[in-house]
Amino acid sequence: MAHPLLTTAHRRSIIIALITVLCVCYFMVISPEDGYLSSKILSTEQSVHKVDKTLLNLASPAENEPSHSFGNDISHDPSSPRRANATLVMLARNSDLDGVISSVEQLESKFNHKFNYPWVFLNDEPFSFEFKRRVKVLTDADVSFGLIPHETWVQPPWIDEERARKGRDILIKEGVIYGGSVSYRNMCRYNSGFFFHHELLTPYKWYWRVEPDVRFYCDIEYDPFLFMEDRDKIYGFTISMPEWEPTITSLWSVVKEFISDHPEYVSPNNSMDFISDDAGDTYNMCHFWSNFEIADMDFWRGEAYTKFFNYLENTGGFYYERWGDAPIHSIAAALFTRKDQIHFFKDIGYKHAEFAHCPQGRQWREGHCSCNPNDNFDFAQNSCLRYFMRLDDWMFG
Ligand SMILES: Nc1nc2c(ncn2[C@@H]2O[C@H](COP(=O)(O)OP(=O)(O)OP(=O)(O)O)[C@@H](O)[C@H]2O)c(=O)[nH]1
Ligand SMILES: *[C@@H]1O[C@H](CO)[C@@H](O)[C@H](O)[C@H]1NC(C)=O
Ligand SMILES: *[C@@H]1O[C@H](CO)[C@@H](O)[C@H](O)[C@H]1NC(C)=O
Ligand SMILES: [Mg+2]
Repeated sequence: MAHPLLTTAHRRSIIIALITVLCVCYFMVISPEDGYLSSKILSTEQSVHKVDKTLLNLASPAENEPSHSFGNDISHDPSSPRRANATLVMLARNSDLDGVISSVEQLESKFNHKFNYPWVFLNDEPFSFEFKRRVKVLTDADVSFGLIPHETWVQPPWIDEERARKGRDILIKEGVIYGGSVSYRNMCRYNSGFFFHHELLTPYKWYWRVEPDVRFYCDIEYDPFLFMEDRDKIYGFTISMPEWEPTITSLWSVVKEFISDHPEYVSPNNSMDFISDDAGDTYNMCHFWSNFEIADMDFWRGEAYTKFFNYLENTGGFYYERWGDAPIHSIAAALFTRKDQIHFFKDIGYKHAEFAHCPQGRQWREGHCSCNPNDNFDFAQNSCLRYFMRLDDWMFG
């Protein structure tokens, strides 16, 4: 029986308040993403992974989704767990060998020894026998070593070298890192417009970009590729920061020209507020740090990005200035995808150079992370994460 002092209106507002509190708790404390991760960790599929590849036959067929074959032994097993059409990829020089080994060793032990995604290594020069021997031994997964076609790597002949040299001199004078380097520019342009067309990568949709000498701090017990696929994501990152302005002086004006020529490519639910503080008038220099990327190559191969890249390429800005692949990828992802298609991998502990993302709280504990939770760039002065978080519903993506 209802309390005599409670009117119907009172009761209704108490119920609404209760529902609100429950909803807030649900999203703040056990956000959908965390829920997804825990259920993945607990599933039979994952525990089979943990036990031993040779025990895969024991997996109950009912637990398994349809599998595809990606040139990897375990995926031929009809009872093996569902896999993504994905590869790990690293661009490296022969001289990077020690750093390559260090990165591969970590990602294998924290993640890939359970999943066996293939590795693709790319180089503008042939990999040495020694490089291949030392890298292949680190994993049971397929490993391939590719040579980058010359014309997709070097400064194109139509670039005005006199103007390019002046551009380099300006950046050298300003003390900008790699300001005078042509090979760094080749690398940035290759990562912006070509890697996903390399014949070793065209068989795949998803990639995880890895660099020499990075750190992976935490156990990754679920499949980030399937996570992306199942949630209709396109681009995943861990660290974001501003670009050096002198390296991209004319980039934003070119981007704005492209947008006004091709408004049809701009998503109505874009992430303009991540890259601009004035609704697109100026670029705030924020970008996802592209040395870590888990993303969909079909997005780079698609019509919007292809036209975008060609538009940028034709200005020569990769060589007259020093356009990085990070701002290029980030601007495209921010404008041509929905904001809920960009994912912050807050559970993946990662460090490149002096910047780290270290998971916090429950994710730090459950990932057995070896990073110091205080060594975390997320909310440092120069981090752009708060610009990503101000996109309305970032946490519900
Ligand atoms: N094969 C080859 N790989 C290169 C070359 N230059 C850079 N790379 C690779 O490209 C990636 C980035 O180059 P780095 O020299 O590490 O640049 P960085 O200092 O990490 O630059 P940021 O990530 O922008 O801070 C790494 O995977 C390098 O191994 C090159 O001339 N040849
Ligand atoms: C993997 O993805 C690529 C690129 O989308 C596609 O061409 C290929 O057919 C896919 N492979 C499988 C087995 O689905
Ligand atoms: C944009 O987002 C809103 C709400 O998040 C949704 O209702 C709408 O369908 C989205 N539009 C597109 C084109 O994705
Ligand atoms: Mg590097």
